[in-house]
Amino acid sequence: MRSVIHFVFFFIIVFNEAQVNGTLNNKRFPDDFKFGVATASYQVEGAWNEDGKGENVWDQVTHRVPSPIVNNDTGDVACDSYHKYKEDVAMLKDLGVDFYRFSISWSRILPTGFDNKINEAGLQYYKNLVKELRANGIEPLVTLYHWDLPQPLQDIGGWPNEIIIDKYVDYARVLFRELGDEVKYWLTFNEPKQTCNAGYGLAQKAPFITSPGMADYLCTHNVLRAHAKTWRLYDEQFRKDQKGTIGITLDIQWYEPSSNSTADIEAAETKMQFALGWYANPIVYGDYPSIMQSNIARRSAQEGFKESRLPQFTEEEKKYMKGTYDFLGVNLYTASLVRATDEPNPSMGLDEDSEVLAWQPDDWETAFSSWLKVVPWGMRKLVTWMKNTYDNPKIMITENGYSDSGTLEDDGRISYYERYLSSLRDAMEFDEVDVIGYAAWSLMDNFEWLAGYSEKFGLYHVDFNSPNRERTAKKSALWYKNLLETRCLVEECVD
Ligand code: GBH
Repeated sequence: MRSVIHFVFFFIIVFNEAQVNGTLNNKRFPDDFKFGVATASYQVEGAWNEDGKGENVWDQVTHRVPSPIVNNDTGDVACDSYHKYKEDVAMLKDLGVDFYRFSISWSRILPTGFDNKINEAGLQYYKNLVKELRANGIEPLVTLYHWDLPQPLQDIGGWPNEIIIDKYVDYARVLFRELGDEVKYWLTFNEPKQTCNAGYGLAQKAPFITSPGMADYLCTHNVLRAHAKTWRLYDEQFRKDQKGTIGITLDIQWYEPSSNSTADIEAAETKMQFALGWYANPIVYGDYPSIMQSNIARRSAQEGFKESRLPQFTEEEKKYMKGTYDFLGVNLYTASLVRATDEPNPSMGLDEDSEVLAWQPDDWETAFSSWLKVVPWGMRKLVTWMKNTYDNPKIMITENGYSDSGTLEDDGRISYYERYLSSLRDAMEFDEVDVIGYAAWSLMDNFEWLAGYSEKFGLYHVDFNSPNRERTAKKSALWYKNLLETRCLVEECVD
């Protein structure tokens, strides 16, 4: 018995040692594991007003004077992928990716947002892109919505107005009908927490509305119902013929308890529920996390509201919502520490309503973006938490990436990818998490929202000073290409 215990301890020590020493996981990625790269329409396409495209909320905010964007940058031309998609596909082919994750610009397909008028030229662009991908053996993974809402829909209230649910479903129906023969992987939304909390709560993303703990909750309620209705539309009307798969992508950072105290461990769990659970819990289990329901109901009553600021689903809606996913997509970049507090902030807002404190220590390794602390071990913890919390779903890492100020010798990016992928591989090997794929953000440098072109995430450099927007492979592109060939993070892998 004693020797068995010693034996077990020996292994625990050896495995932990591997983590501490920064040794990379040496197990080959399984053959059916899919590697890809990701982009988003507004960040790469340009051609903002060409061939009948309508205005969207990002066109609108980037054209404001004064502009909220660093250097007054816009996505008017961006990487010019609208004209250069064949070059993009050639890069993808050279990298050797299994799939390409890109998003569709709603206002390129439906210029006013409504489906009374379809812009054939816009549709043709995506048909061409998908055809080019297929011709090169690359699977398209299409995000229906990556933040670029048609401006006319914002003008009638945007996501907090429930009218939008059916408008979104109308848009989705056009895409399934027109592209569904060739597209087999769909994501309804990219990071709805950013759309709602940053867009309608904290005025950090278009349409820059400040209504924390109110409009962001209404927005989310409608996004969730639009998501469910779209999943059901696909499931009931398209899946049989098209045989595809449809999920959603949520953004999260890993929230680590700042101490071993029960209070801090609970605080970190609460934070996960307020961030990921806000969306995942309704989709997996049919309703908002109970900690959100109880905190927000109590605080709303104290504030004098007759009803909770967190909207409620009807019993019918709960049943309808529950289980509306084939896989869960997740974008992970960073992590924070969390602690409990005895003095919750009384202001309205998502973070305040959680009644816990989160922060990123100054001495953590940082990428060029100040929010992007490099915390590779958060990857394994996150996907393992998702496995345990959501009944072992299929998980896809739909974004993960590293920013710098721009260099072709991007060793920092390579080191980041190595360590995060190693942590992911650990989760697959030791915790048996069902991870089906991974997309690096991003294929190429692009319009980084408020940061404009000042923060670079690409495997390929793009020359934004040249009208041709020349693309050049960085060192990380060659590294990723090698990874995709060997499916192995070290010199020699074991199968
Ligand atoms: C992703 O969001 C997006 O899907 C993608 O479009 C984007 O290009 C990529 O990240 C890189 O940023 O400045 O302190 O207010 C990742 C989640 C949430 C990370 C908002 C940055 C801003 C923090 N993002 N966050 S702060």
